[in-house]
Amino acid sequence: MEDVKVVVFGKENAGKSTLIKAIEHDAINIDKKDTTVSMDYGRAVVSGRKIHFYGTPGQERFDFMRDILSKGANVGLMVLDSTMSISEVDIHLLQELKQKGIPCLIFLNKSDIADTEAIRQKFNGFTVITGSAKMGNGVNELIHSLANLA
Ligand SMILES: Nc1nc2c(ncn2[C@@H]2O[C@H](COP(=O)(O)OP(=O)(O)OP(=O)(O)O)[C@@H](O)[C@H]2O)c(=O)[nH]1
Ligand SMILES: [Mg+2]
Repeated sequence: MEDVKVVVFGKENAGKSTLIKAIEHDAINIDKKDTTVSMDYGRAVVSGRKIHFYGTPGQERFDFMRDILSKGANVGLMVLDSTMSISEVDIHLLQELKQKGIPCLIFLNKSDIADTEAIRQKFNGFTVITGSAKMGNGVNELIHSLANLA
């Protein structure tokens, strides 16, 4: 069975690195003062199929890194901070994935401290999973959905 490449998008502080750590405890993160400057990498195996997660930096100045990490991706995973309202940056990132022809799934993160229902309704038509990277909620469901999408 083929490996799956997942590219993880989302703006600064959304919880991308925390999520990849929740998926694989030994995940690699390259950061500086708590913000990712080049990438995260983690791996999971679902039904014998390897899923590789590449986390991108959220800061806009790293646009080029997202392009590099998106090459050959089978699925895009958009991580949203549910404590914040949806911004133009989020919409822009979703459009970027669409333009690249990458099917996309949304993880509504920080459900431990936010009400996710209102945001969920804004993404009608998308596969949306609610959870908390920090608490580990929704992570298993997410991995299985990704494997099914690819
Ligand atoms: N309460 C809560 N906090 C979270 C959750 N997930 C992440 N955080 C916190 O949010 C902050 C940012 O998390 P990161 O994982 O570094 O965010 P990121 O998306 O990788 O950020 P950049 O690398 O700068 O783009 C950290 O303080 C995390 O502990 C969650 O599910 N619940
Ligand atoms: Mg990060």
